[in-house]
Amino acid sequence: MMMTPLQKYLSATPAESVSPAFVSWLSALQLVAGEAPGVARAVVRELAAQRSHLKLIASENYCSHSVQAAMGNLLTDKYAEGYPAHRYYGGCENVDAIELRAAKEARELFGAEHAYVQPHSGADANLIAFWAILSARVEEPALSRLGTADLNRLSDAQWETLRQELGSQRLLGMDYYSGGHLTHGYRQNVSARMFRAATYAVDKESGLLDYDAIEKQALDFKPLILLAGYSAYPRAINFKRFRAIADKCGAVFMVDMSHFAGLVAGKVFVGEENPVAWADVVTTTTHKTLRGPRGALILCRSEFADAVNKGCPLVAGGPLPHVMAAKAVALKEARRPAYRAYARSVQRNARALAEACMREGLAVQTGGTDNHLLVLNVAQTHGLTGRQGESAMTQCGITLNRNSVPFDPNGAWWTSGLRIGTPALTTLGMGTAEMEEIAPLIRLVLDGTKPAPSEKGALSKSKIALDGAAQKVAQRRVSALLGRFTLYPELDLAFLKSSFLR
Ligand code: DSN
Repeated sequence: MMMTPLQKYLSATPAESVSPAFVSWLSALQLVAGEAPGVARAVVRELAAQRSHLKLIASENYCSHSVQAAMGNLLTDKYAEGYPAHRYYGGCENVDAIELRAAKEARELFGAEHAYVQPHSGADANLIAFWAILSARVEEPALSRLGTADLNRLSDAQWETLRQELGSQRLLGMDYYSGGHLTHGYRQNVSARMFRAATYAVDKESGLLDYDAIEKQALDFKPLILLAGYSAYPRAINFKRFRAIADKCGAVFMVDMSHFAGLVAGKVFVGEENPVAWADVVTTTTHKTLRGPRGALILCRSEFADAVNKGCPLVAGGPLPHVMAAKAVALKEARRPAYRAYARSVQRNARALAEACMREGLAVQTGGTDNHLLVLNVAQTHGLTGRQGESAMTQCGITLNRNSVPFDPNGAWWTSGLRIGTPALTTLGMGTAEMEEIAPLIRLVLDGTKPAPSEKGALSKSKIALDGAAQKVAQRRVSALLGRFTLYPELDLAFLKSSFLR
C-alpha cells in the first residue's frame, strides 16, 4: 500500500527527532490536498516564497506554530454574535472561555481597563471604535434627553434627527501622506464620509509631528475624536502631549497603535510613549509587530466598554472564535521576557538599518527612526518612483512596499518612498550585523535601477530597466543571508515539495 507523506516522514525519522510542527503541517496538507490539491500546492509554494525573500514589509511578521495551530480547527464552525455571557446563539460556553481568556491576556499585557478581541482587522477595529465613541458621546446623551434607552421607541423624526447628529461629528487624524492610515479620515475611506474629517500633517522641513501646530488646529476644529497613530511615521509619539491637546479641545483621545503594538507590549514604548496610559480608546492589529494571528483588538477605558462590546451587531459580523483563540496564544507569548527582548531588538535593528542606509547615501526620512520602520525617499536619491523601487526590490528577492513621503509629488499610487521594517527579520533572528549587510544591498538594487521610457517616450512611473549584473549579485546576497536564517527551519521544504508539488 502507498504510504502517505505523514507515514513516510514518521517511518524515516527517529521518534526523538519528530517535529510536532512538521507533523501538524503534513497532516493538514494531506487533508487539504485530498480535497483541493491546488490549495495545498499554493501553501507549499508560499513557504518556498517566504523562505527565499527578504521580508522588509513593516506590517508583516512570522507567527508561532502554536498561534497557527490555535487557528486551524473546529472553532471556526461556531457562531457567537454578541459577547461573553451575552450571545445571540446557544452553546457558546467554550467560545466565551476563549474570548474571556484573550481579553484578560490583552488587558494584563497592556494594562488596559477593558479589551475587546473580536475585530477581524485594523480597519474593522477602527470602525467599531468610531461608532462606540459616537454611541457613548452622541447617541446615549441624545436618548437620555429624549427620555428613552430604546432606539426603537424613537419616532421617525427623532431617529432622523439623531442620525443627522451622528453624521455631523468631527474627526482629526494624521494625514495619509504624513504616514497616517486610510481609516484615519482619508477621503477614499468611509472614515472621511461618516465624519467631517480633517487631518494634521508633519512639519514640512523636519518631517516630524509639530504638537503646537496640532494643538492650534485641534482648538480651531474642535473634533469629537482626536486620533493619533500611523502606518508610516518613523518616530515615537508623545501621547501625554496628545492627551493634553484632547483635554483642551474636549475631544475623545483615540490611538491606532497597529504598527507599534509590539513595542508597547514589549515595554520599548513606556511613559509618555505608551498610548494605553493616555488614550480613551486604543485599537491595534494583532499580526504586525505583535506577531499574532491576522486580526485586531480594542482597548478602552471602562466608560467605553459597553459601547465597544456592541461591535457586533453595530458594525461587525460574527466573531471568529478560532482567531480569538490564536490571539489568546499570541498575547500570552508577548508577556514572556523573550518577547521583550524581541521588541527591543526590532527597534535596535531599525535604528541600525536607518544609520547604515544613511551611510550608503540613501535619504532616510526624518534622519532615522525610533520604532520598527524607516522610509526611504528614492525619488530624491535615484529619480525613481516608489513603485519602481518596489518592483526592482521584488525582482531581486526583497519584499517591501512603496509608500508616500510627506507632501509626495508622486501621489499615493506611484509614491516617492519605500517603507522598510524590521519585525519579520528580527523574528528570524537577524541582528545589527545583518542590517549592515542589508543597507548596501538596498543601495546596490537602487543604483542598478533606472526608470524605463513608456510607450509615449516619456519616462514611465512604473517600468524599470534593472541592471542584470546588479540583480544577480543582489539575488546571491539575499540567498546567502537567508541561508543563515531559515524561516520555520523545522519544516522540511524539500520533503513538502516532493510530496505536494508533483
Ligand atoms: N496594511 C497595513 C500596513 O501595511 O500598514 C495597514 O493597512
